[in-house]
Amino acid sequence: MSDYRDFLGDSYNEESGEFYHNKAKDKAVNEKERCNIIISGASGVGKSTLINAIFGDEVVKAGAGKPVTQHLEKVAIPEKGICLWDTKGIEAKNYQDTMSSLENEFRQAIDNANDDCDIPHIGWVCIKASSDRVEDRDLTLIGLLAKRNIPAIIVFTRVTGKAEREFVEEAKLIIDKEYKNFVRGAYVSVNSVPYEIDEDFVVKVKGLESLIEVTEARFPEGKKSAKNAFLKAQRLKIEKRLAAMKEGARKVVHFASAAAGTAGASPIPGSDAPIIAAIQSTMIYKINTEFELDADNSKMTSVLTGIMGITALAQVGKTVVSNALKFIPGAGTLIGGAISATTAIAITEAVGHAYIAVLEKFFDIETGEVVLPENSARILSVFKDVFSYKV
Ligand SMILES: Nc1nc2c(ncn2[C@@H]2O[C@H](COP(=O)(O)OP(=O)(O)OP(=O)(O)O)[C@@H](O)[C@H]2O)c(=O)[nH]1
Ligand SMILES: [Mg+2]
Repeated sequence: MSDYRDFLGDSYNEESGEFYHNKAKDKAVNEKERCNIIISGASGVGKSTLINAIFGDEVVKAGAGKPVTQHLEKVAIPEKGICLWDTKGIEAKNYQDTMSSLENEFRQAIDNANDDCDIPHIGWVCIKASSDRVEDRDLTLIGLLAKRNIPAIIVFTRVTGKAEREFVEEAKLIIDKEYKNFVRGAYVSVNSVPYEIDEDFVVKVKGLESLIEVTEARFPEGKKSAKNAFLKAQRLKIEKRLAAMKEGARKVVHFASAAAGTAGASPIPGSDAPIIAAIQSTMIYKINTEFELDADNSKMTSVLTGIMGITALAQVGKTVVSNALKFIPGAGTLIGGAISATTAIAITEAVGHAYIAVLEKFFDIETGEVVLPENSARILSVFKDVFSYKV
């Protein structure tokens, strides 16, 4: 079991009892589960448009792309738990030169990866469906992923009408000739932005939800946390997003409670109360991060103070219980400590689950965002309603 010190990192100073909000927040963001997606395809096929449509407009803006190499750009957005790789400068002409340098760059990026987080978990290969034919470069791009066994989804972009659908059927046959066992039917047609034919006729956005479903199904068994990160980050299937956020938040509560247990086992009466408060505060920052919520410090400070106030009775109760036990001859610190640990776990769990319920209450099912009220008293009154812990 990991120690509470690992859970707190440098966001808490045990000597002075100080808690550093910014450090807790940064730690939460840095430790958020990641999903890495490589979005490859020729210039102008609609990669950026697709990314924005799935993850929200702010994504491409937020990640002022960091060119990794000439043909690969990496956009890390830790707050959203995603890192997107985008291929650059793949044109029809000179494609062979481009592809061989892309292949080299890709191999190097993967070989230099420090950990699993640096390797794409999944790939979207974008092909513009209004093209004349499937180009060799598109097959090469699929091959690049196949070679590394990175599950791929073939995304036909700009599918607006019958002509494109015909192209898609033909393209599938061509791709299946070489990659049937690799692609395994993971073909999706999208129209990522409304396409206006004239004033009276606009082709709507299509296929994006199906891309999310097919992508979800493509994650390998062992990559559950990447899959969850993907579901949290996408902005179209809001119920899936919320479910994944809650699952992530529950995991946070689980670790925080275990950490509180190790602090609660302290044999010195009362010494663990500030540590447990720090653990619970860190937990709350981590839950915010799971919900992609970046509330400002002053609001969070008053929310945290309020929560600690509401739960004070339970915390005090804990100390009283364990102290009382410590005075029972023969019960010894071991039993006192054990009770105290159990109680610390239970209170931390109660605080965590109540806070998840608060964020869910302020979760807007239309936009997929948590919007906290200006007035923190309203947040606290919801917390009070859902918090249940019997001393
Ligand atoms: N109708 C329609 N237009 C699209 C679609 N995807 C992209 N476009 C348009 O195609 C143009 C190019 O799209 P981008 O998303 O910039 O393409 P890209 O692949 O990121 O291009 P580079 O970054 O230059 O490689 C933009 O004007 C988009 O509005 C789509 O699915 N449907
Ligand atoms: Mg682009």
